[in-house]
Amino acid sequence: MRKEFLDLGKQPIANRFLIEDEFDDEFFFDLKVVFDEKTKLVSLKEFVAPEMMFNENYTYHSSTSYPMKEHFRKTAELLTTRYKPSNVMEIGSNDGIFIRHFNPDNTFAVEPCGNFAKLTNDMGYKTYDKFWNIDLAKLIKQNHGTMDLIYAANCICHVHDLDDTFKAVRDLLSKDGIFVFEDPSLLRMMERGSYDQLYDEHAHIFSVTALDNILRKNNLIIFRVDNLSVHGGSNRIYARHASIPTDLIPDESVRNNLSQEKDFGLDRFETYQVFAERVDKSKNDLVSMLKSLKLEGKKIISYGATSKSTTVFNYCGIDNSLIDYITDTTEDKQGKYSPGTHIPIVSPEEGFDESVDMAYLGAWNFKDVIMNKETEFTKRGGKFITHVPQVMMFS
Ligand code: DWN
Repeated sequence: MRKEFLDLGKQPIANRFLIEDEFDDEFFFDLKVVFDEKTKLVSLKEFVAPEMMFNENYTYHSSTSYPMKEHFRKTAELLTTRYKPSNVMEIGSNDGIFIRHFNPDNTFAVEPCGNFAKLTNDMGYKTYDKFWNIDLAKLIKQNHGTMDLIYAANCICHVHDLDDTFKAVRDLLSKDGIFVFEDPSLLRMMERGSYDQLYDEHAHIFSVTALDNILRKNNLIIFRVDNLSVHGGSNRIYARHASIPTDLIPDESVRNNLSQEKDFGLDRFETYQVFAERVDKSKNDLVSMLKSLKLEGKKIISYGATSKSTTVFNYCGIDNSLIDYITDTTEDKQGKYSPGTHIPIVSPEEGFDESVDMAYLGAWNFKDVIMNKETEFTKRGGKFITHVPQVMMFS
């Protein structure tokens, strides 16, 4: 049974940055979050149609940040050295940040955002401009045979029907093949109070506990889990066929993650009720802080036009009266407005100048990188604001 524990109000498409003409017919949905007592899966109560989010106008380029480029380079190196796959397929290849480290002759990709599918096809990687499902898995198997490594980053949590997704993976995976995927960790979200991991694209936030249940049901088994620092804390899950004997037996990392999650109470509804109270407090604290800084006449901007900040601004009702504008390095976002709250977005060159007193960290997951880069700002008295793990100001 699915039980609701959190209501983040009316929310727009998190990554749909707008021009003024688009304000009037903007789409909103109810962002409510549920816990499934049976599988222990945390999901959005109402899913948004995938075509509305993932299409040829998708603006999130994984390669815009150097740390993510490095992350995927190292991941590709590690998986190649450790498992020596003879062929590779990525689900949700975005701008090719991961596949670019493999030979195009035996590397394939699936990417429903037409702009990115075109990009990676042009790079020489056969990219299927479609949503991942059983039919597509059949087609790929017919065209290229089974796959030794199926990889996905920040993509499986976007998929609504997990049973269909995992069945499709199982059908395409070679006998000794491995399925590796990474997504934000539910445990880290709960520990850090980072409720802004919840937005339209994130249909689910995974615990290892829930994935263990759902993968087993689909005849796949987790044999290893890596805890990663990227995107505010993620888990990389390694799975294989459950019914084919191999050397890859579930190791200590699986047991440790399952027991840590049990200790935290991720298998109990009450834990989520406590989290909801913390989210409510976070909203009140952030709004009061911004309002009192405004009364003192401070200029506050937001650093990074993220999907996460779409959730925060719409849930907390933070608009242009509290945040003057947002700076972001992504050209496709500049000159546009934030979803729902319509705060203007400019380049850092244009907006991150001496007049800025405070910067709310929309991209709090890049805190260290940003702090290292913006020493001039903090030296002259500028302060950053975040809500993770609690609302605070720092420099
Ligand atoms: O799963 C998803 C994750 C991986 O990425 C997607 N559903 C959408 C997206 O989520 P996000 O928008 O919250 O991602 P980021 O990576 O936190 O976005 C960072 C944004 O901040 C980018 O637009 C780039 C910008 N940025 C900046 O302006 N200056 C980033 C850095 C590091 C900077 O110094």
